[in-house]
Amino acid sequence: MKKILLLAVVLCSYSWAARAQVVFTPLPAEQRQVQYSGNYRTASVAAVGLPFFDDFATTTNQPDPARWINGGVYVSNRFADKPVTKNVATFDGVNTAGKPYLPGATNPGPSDTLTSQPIRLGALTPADSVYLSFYWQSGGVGNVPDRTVENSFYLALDFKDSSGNWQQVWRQNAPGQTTDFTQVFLGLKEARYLHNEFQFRFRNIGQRSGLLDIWNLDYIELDKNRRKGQNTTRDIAISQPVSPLLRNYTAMPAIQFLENPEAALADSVTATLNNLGIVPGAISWRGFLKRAGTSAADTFLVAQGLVPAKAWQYKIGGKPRVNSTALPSAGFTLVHGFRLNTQEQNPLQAANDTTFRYTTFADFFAYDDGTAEGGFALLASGNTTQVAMRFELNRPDQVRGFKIYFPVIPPLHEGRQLTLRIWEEENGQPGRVLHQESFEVKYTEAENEFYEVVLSQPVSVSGIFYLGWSQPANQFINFGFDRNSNSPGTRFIWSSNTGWQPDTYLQGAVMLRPLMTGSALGIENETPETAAIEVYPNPGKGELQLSGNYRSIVVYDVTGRQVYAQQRNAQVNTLNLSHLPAGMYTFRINTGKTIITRKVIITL
Ligand SMILES: [Ca+2]
Ligand SMILES: [Ca+2]
Ligand SMILES: [Ca+2]
Repeated sequence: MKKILLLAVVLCSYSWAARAQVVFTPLPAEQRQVQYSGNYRTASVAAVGLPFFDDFATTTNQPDPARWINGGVYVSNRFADKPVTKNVATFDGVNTAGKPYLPGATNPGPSDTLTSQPIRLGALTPADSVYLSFYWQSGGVGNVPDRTVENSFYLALDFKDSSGNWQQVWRQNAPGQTTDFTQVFLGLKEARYLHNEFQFRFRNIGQRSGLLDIWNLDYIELDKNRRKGQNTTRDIAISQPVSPLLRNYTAMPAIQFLENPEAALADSVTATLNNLGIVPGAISWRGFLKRAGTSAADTFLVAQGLVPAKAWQYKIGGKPRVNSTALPSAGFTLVHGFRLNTQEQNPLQAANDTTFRYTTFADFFAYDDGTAEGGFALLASGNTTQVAMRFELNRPDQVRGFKIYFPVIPPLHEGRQLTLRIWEEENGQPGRVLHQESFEVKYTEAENEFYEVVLSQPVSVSGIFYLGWSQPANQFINFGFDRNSNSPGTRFIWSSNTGWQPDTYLQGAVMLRPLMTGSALGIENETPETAAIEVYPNPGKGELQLSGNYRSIVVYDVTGRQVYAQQRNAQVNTLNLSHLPAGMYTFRINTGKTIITRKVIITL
């Protein structure tokens, strides 16, 4: 956070840098669902025995209260980079409910804690070789804990001795950068830790004013007869969750998808495995896809392999398909993922063997996953800045509005007027403005809750279009930003100094989603530069002439369904569409320079 404020100060004092500046700001708070709120046990339950194991794969939001007393950590896949197994426990500067411990504070202080339930170790002696192991990561995809001369930002581990006192046994000072997960082994070699009320707890010291100074913790094991550095467990697990189903989007309109599913689906969906053991594992895995709410799943991949001992980020993947799944044009949700068959007996270690993801097909496009990890702001010199997101249609459509999310990050801009813009494509970037209108910044009640703006009139679009906004250049206006998704080359930024350029500064997705009508009926004929090509006779019986040169023609019926397409055949400027039913048709004519549309009535 400090660095970002500093950056803003630097930008101001230099009367704005020559380049546009894209800035990511961590969230000051986050709404977090508190599970078990009615009977959540903050006190101890009956002591548990060895082995003690948790890799956080069995729960989300909160760690399992059978093993943990939670003091503010958050269990998810959102803040880890290449987790040991899916889901990690994240330590930051907000409490269990997602509120900052000390709003506005910049000095480091005690933040989250994660404390084990009491563990019965009373029957053991130092000769039993009891070891605790775990993996830690600094930063991940979240805010990196600062490295300071005083080492005042750190993650620590305490053991509770037989007198009931906490003893610090390990501490990792902030390295000041994002790290990979690193494993630590600690022996319980002193008799004072081998008692029946033994507990251990992790705690972080960092800024207490938001989603700041993040540490991730994963794969915690406590057992006897262990040796330092030796992972005798046999566990193969999902690390990086299954990748998106779609090539470009996290969601797209059902009608756009169904027009050409093959083009919209990712070439392959992937996940990665880690072999946490020291022996190779012969396993098989299955890739599945189904419509949510139905039972029949299509298996698009069956594979097997010998995962080498200690393999890290072993990639599995396959090409998804939907051709054996019935899909209604009114909308649907698909779930796809991988299931490993590891034959593991321990149910906790089998829980990390599946990964799946939902994809919504309704009436909107999205690049984001619906949760903000921070804010996106564009600052530059000049009067205005613009941001544009690229969308590619499989058939002509109309933008009827958009959904947008503004996270509550000071300074707030409630009611400020911004301008929404829709552009045509020109040379691979935004070109002519098709539509613009002002809209207001609004902060919704619930976090990650979009609000919807309906345009004054639907805007016809075809091929590639861009949707985005323009804003005052010197205003720090934070748009919701999802750090878990990425579609390189689809976001463009504009300032008066640089013109349009791709945003290569930040990985992630702005939470702005165009809403489509699902039909092309609003396409109008005339734009001044395209009057050159006429289709005639119109109305006619379908034997048509074109008055100019073109490269290709695509014809749609009134429902927006494609009924005809052709490349230009030598010098012939005639089309015979007399086989089509009588009605009005939309001709989309690519001249090589531009795409124009014509409406033609075919009579009986
Ligand atoms: Ca995990
Ligand atoms: Ca496993
Ligand atoms: Ca997210």
